[in-house]
Amino acid sequence: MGLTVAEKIIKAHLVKGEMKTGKEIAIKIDQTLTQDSTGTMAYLQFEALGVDRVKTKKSIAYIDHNMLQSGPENADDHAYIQTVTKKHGIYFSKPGNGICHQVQLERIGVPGYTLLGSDSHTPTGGGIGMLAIGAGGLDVAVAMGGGEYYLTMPEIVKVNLKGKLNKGVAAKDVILEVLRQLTVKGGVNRIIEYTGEGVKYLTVPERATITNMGAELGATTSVFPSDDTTKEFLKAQGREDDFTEILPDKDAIYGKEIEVNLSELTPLVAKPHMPDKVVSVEEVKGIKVNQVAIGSCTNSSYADMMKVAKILKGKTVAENVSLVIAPGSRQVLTMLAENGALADMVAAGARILESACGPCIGMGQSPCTDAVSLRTFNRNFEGRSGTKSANVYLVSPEIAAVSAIEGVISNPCDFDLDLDVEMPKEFLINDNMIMEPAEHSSEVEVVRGPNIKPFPKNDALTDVIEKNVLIKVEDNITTDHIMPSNAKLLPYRSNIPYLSEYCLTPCDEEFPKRCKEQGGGFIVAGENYGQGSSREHAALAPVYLGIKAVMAKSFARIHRDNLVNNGILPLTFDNASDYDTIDLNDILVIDNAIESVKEGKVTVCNKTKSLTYSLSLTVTDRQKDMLMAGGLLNMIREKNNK
Ligand code: MIC
Ligand code: SF4
Repeated sequence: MGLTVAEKIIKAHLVKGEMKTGKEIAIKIDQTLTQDSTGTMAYLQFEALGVDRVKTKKSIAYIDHNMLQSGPENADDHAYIQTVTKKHGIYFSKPGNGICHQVQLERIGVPGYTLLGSDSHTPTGGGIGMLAIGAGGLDVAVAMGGGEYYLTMPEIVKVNLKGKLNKGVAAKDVILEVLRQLTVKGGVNRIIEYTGEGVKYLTVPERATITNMGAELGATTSVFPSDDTTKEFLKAQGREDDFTEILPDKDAIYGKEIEVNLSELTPLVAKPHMPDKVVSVEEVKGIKVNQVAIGSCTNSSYADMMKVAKILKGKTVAENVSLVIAPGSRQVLTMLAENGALADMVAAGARILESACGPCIGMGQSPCTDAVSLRTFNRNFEGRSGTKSANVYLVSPEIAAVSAIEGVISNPCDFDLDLDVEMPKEFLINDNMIMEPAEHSSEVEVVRGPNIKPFPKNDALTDVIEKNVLIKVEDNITTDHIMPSNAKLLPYRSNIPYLSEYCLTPCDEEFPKRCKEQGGGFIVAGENYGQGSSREHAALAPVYLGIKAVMAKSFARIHRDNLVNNGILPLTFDNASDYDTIDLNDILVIDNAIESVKEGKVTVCNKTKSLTYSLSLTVTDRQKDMLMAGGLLNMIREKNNK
């Protein structure tokens, strides 16, 4: 039987289990990446594992998120990451070198390799045919220590690409179309694999835009084949030797198939406040715009920036618009500076930001009250921009640039634009901001700022849990709701006690206080709880606040794993309608918790309402052990003690 691209890579890395959809497998990890907002925690956990040198082929730490330094906290975290990585055999990409996913694609990633990253957009690497997966920091720490990565073998979905994109229609529109078809939970437990004649017309950065935003589908990862286009890209990056061809077999079998006809696609936008609220740009054309932000790991490649520069050249940004542009990497920024495109952007009135995540993670550039903000990013969750009342639309760089000039949402196809950008035959290569690790660990002293606090540890599972419902939330709650991120909070990513004061406050301001007063309790939630970011803080803050279980209609993959890794029970209602009968402050009792966890079936009594619910714990045996021990680190420690 033929294999898909994803199956070929999994097969080559399989250490445990069988490649059967729904079964637990473990794969060997070749590369890892971290970024600074999840990295401090990941390295504290790595240190707790007591491994001296990383055991992967290459591990790298990027600094790209917490770049505003309005106090010593972020710089202290950078110094910690720089020294702890140097000590343990990990490469370090200095602040200013670029956004992790962009640099990984350009300089580090290898087709056919596995990559585990402590960031949900790690699947960007699928653009060069890597099996690149986002995970919590602890999973990445374990992989750095040589441990395999456990996952449920996903179903492989084939996206058959037909035809060729028309002028003014972009890779962003392709992934928005897939989001329109599949929604933000359509990718859960699936790998999205792109095939078909349309693939050959997409450049590597275009493919990477598409795999990047597969994260918004909730997919385990997304992948393109590694073909001649990949080879050309790697050659232009001076890395032809890293190329291997990986194509799907002709008789490969997929679990599901959808089709996108590139020739028929038109420019799309995702309306506020969800990436799957996708409509044609025609539907929102003419809406007045206050801010346009171009960049992020989705759309900040050289070609994206060149198209923007071409649109802006000789024009002026509209009076009512603030246009900010962040090129994705120093490579991109330098090339734009050298060929004059940067001057065209500046002359048009663009505000140039450093090569980093910036406004995408609310690190500055929050728009004005009630603003309409057009962003080439991947997430438009309410409040993520730092302005709760802002309306964020997700768009292609082409829509962003024409709208910045027109001052209203505009369709690039209405203009006679010159958008021809040749992929460079040679990119500008300069890796002098990637630091090599020390040869001997003993040479390096790890620097720890005062803001770095120990991470909370859970206790082993107790047999009877009687607690109150401390919050009840609806469907599609994101990790941005659970643990908000913005310029004020990101500096505290290594300080869980401080962060926990803000846990779930976008849903209910009183939640942290209630948790403290009642000594912990339960969270009740709807579908797709915990979608979005991989931030483990969305599990660590609840641990700190004494949350014992989350009872939901369904969970997003990374967050569910983060809960398990930290000893919180992720329980799903067998009857979704039971959710309706639970209210805030109801007293719930789990008797016989240990036996129930072993069986994967948990009976919960609602003492307040005299009702009984049946919930399932859909985790593997290994994860059950973790839950009983109170988390992965406790489990490893228990094993080591034995
Ligand atoms: C994001 O886009 O939400 C982030 C910030 O990159 C996160 C990581 C984090 O929360 O630190 C992600 O996507 O995993
Ligand atoms: Fe950074 Fe935004 Fe990409 Fe997250 S989505 S890695 S914050 S650019």
